[in-house]
Amino acid sequence: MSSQRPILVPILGDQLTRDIASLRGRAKDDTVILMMEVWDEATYVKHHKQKIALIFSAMRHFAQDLRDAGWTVDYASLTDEGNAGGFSGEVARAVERRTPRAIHVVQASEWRVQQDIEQWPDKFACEVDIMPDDRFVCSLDEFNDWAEDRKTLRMEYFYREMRRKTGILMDEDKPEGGEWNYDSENRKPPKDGLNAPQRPLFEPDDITREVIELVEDQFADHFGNLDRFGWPVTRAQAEETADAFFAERLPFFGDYQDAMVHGQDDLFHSMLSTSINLGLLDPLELCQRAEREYEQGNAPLNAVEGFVRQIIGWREYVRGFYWRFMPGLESDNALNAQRGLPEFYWTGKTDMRCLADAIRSTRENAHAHHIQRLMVLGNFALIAGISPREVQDWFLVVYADAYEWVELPNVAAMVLYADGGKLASKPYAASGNYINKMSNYCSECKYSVSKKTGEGACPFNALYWHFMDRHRERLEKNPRIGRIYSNWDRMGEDRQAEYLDSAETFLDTLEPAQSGWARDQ
Ligand code: FAD
Ligand code: DLZ
Ligand code: SF4
Repeated sequence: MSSQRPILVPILGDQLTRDIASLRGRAKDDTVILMMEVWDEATYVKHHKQKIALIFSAMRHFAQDLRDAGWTVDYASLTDEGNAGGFSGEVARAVERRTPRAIHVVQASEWRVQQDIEQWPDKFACEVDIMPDDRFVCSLDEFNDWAEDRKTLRMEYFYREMRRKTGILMDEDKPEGGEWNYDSENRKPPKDGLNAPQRPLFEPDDITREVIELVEDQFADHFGNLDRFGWPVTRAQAEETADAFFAERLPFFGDYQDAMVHGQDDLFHSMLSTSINLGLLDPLELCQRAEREYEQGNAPLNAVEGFVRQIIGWREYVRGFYWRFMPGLESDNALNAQRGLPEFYWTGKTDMRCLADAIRSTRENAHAHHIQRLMVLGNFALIAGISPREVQDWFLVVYADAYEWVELPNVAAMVLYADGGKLASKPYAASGNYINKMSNYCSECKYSVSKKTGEGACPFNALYWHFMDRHRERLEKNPRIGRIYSNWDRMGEDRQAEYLDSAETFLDTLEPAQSGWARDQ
């Protein structure tokens, strides 16, 4: 360590890369890295046990890597005596211990934490440099410039800009293959026996085992179980997961992107979100690699474009959207949805087979794939009119990849239309028909998907029309959805009443969650 006072570099739990802006170009003998396990972050909602274990294990492995590479790392473990319990308190302790000449920190990914960090220049008697997070293709200023004069924000146009900016899947200034988006080819229903190769699951090593014990001990009352913990916790493991995806699943990623198969939890999805969000993998490199697979003839264009769109399209877009509309986004409720979250979201105890399977996967794996989140769990919450705050909390708790910056726009805006349509051109409401088409759930469900109303009818069917009816005033003007109302009107009053009664009878059976799983009451 040099004789002058060092630079203190706090690295947050989702900034686990040596290429983070605050470390880039720094000298090892002039830098103290600070990593902090803190009670505030572990409990602001009662995260799934696997999520806490994943983050702590990845943090501890990363700290070890940094030390092995010659960096000085101050690491605050959750149960260390004197742990201040929050980022600001831990930085204060480090400032006292190390008397740094400056603090260099990369902007937090979440609004809550960033509010704290912005107090640091007033709190600490040294210079504080808060740097932009340049792990994204689009900076926040760039997003705001793009969004500024638009009446409506649509991912598709933003995505085209990102394609142009990165040059990915571009043929000079034209999109590869002539189209920007091959989504229409990415809606194949699952064929019988559709089976995807198992993703790599990693046997917990000593560090992970220790963390699992800590989580069992300190967070026993949190949702989920740790039995199947196999998440990648190092960059090497994350790369192995990516290798397996590119070799075995990418070619089918597009075709079966929207498919759901009972008990096939990952299908052809990449299972890379936890690693990308933690910083273990670089999102742009993954897209470039997918592009190479296309160029080498290993994967078709619809698959590669679909994958690239999720990352440089949706992922970048929701991040810009989050920062543009926070803090209001978390309390938006344009559809005035007030119903409590049903207890079955936590227990999985429901006869609706689609929901039960998605919740089982959520509890066992801290993961459900996109279409389960959107069209099963999300769709039900939308059409049943569940309060956005309760749905947001649930999604933030239960997924190992959940951070508010990505969870909130997806839940509040994409799924629940709580933003009134800033993000999506229409609510993604669907009846049982959609789920039946895209899955094998319905054939063995206790409910009948072809029955529309009355006893034994699939609840999604009546709830769908209940939703459309109660939001008619707003939705009938929407060109993408308004024409549905001519079908509704053609049914006649008696049939309409049967739908509405059926929906209400079903809604009356829902038990609201009592158990305080999301937050301490
Ligand atoms: P793949 O299907 O293989 O997709 C590849 C990558 O694209 C993902 O790893 C992810 O980085 C990115 N991606 C795909 N869809 C989205 C999207 N809509 N928004 C942002 N990035 C996307 N993703 C999270 O990372 N954290 C969340 O908390 C989260 N909450 C969600 C909540 C709801 C209601 C919905 C509908 C989606 C949510 N998503 C979230 C997006 C998506 O469902 C997950 O990223 C995906 O299921 C992760 O699995 P995967 O890595 O196998 O994804
Ligand atoms: C999610 C999480 C949890 C559970 N615990 C910690 C922690 O103890 N220390 C930490 O640095 N990060 C943690 N995280 C991730 C943070 O919430 C994440 O870094 C913030 O989203 C940054 O905005
Ligand atoms: Fe879900 Fe309805 Fe199909 Fe049952 S019948 S699995 S509730 S969509």
